[in-house]
Amino acid sequence: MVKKHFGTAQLICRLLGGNLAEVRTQSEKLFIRQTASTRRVKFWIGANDLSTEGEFRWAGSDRRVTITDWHSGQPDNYEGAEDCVHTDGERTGTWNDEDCDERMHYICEERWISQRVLIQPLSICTILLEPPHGPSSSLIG
Ligand SMILES: [Ca+2]
Ligand SMILES: [Ca+2]
Repeated sequence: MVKKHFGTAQLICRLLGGNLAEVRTQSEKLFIRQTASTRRVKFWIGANDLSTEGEFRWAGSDRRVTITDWHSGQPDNYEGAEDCVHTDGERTGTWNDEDCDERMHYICEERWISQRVLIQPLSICTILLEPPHGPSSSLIG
């Protein structure tokens, strides 16, 4: 089963040498949105408010989430049980907070050389995708 809980997805990203995807720039935001919407799949990204309700942080860096791409009406912390963020490829790839125990595909990012990342965030960001069916594939953004 390739869909994972949020925590398991982050653990797998860590084992791959990265983290769940973190949006640092507008171009990264659009890249993530396009990646999600063109594949029509929901993906976990790193944003979550597990530590403090309503205060979203990135799983990898623990930085506050500043650039956001929320779907209209989100985040709504539905039934008080939504602390993890995914891109909704079944709509437009915008973000929704969801129950962390839902199983979804996920986007990892891998950054090898931080100085280059600052210049060209996406050029060496490896987006690891697990398609709905079949083996995992990777895409160099
Ligand atoms: Ca929440
Ligand atoms: Ca929600």
